[in-house]
Amino acid sequence: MFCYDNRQQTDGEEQMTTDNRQQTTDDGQQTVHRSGFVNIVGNPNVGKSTLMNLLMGERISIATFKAQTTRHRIMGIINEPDAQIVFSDTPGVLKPNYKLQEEMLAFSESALQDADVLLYVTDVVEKPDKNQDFLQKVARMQVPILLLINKIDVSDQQTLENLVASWHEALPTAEIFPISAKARFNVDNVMRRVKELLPPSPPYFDKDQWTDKPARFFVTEIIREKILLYYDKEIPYSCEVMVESFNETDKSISIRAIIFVERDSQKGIIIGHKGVALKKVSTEARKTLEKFFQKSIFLETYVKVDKDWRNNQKRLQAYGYKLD
Ligand SMILES: Nc1nc2c(ncn2[C@@H]2O[C@H](COP(=O)(O)OP(=O)(O)O)[C@@H](O)[C@H]2O)c(=O)[nH]1
Ligand SMILES: [Mg+2]
Repeated sequence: MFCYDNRQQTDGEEQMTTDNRQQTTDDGQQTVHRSGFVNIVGNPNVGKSTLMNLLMGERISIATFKAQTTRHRIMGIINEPDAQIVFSDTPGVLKPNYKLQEEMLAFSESALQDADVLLYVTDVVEKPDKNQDFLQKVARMQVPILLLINKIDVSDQQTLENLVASWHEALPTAEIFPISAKARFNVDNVMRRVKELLPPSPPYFDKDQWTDKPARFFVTEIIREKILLYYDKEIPYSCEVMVESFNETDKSISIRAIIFVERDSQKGIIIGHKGVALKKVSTEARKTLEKFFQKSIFLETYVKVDKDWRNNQKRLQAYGYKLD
């Protein structure tokens, strides 16, 4: 079970030094410490976040049946005595229609810049000729690429063989792994290969840190997940969530969160008749938050209009989208 509390990050007391590069095992042999950035990229809805959660062994990134569920780059860190793997889940690559999507694409492209190993995720439906621009960038990369053909649970042998052949042509340097993130098939082999490919390096983060994101980030993500699940069409894409207050005690957390929408009409839809819709979102979010934090949660949610926020640079910055 996921427990955020056990994994609180320290504020740098135990600073890592390059001494960590070499460790000595019980029998006196020196082992090399490996660490690196393993970045998960690909088109929307192929299963990147589902895979990230599986690799982490925890539910760190929200994953739904809707495209564009992931808006940020989210790091999940796995620490072992002689290794630190920093996975990044990214938004799906898409042609931006508004500023928010430009920022989402920037997160995905940044994942090409700093990768030590790239996990390019596709699925059994998608053809290699989709999204050529991004694929060309991937093809030019100098780092090892693992091409993961996901969702093989809903495919057959012949289709898969054809896909493997055409992907082999599209990305000749990539190692191909047919997987099913949902059925947990072949993901162990991916993990094993990732570890082999990590370069020798001291850790990038404290060894008790498991994500780059603060607790509040997960609150907004979990509320956003419920909105994605319970509202139709454009509504979820017009919402952003902000945590106004977060007060934690030993046993409980009191949270006030604001759901921003783009227009008055959307506010009515989010709240619903007699507030029923918003109540459902809050109740479901509270249950998931209780599992996530392993504490009682008191959650209050409000809805406000933030006109056209998806196209407003300043507002996007306030919501944490602007890189650098
Ligand atoms: N059948 C099947 N569905 C999957 C698999 N992996 C993910 N999915 C589903 O695909 C949808 C998109 O998953 P998500 O992880 O959000 O994709 P992302 O947009 O690439 O992050 C969700 O409904 C998942 O449950 C898989 O291995 N098999
Ligand atoms: Mg995702």
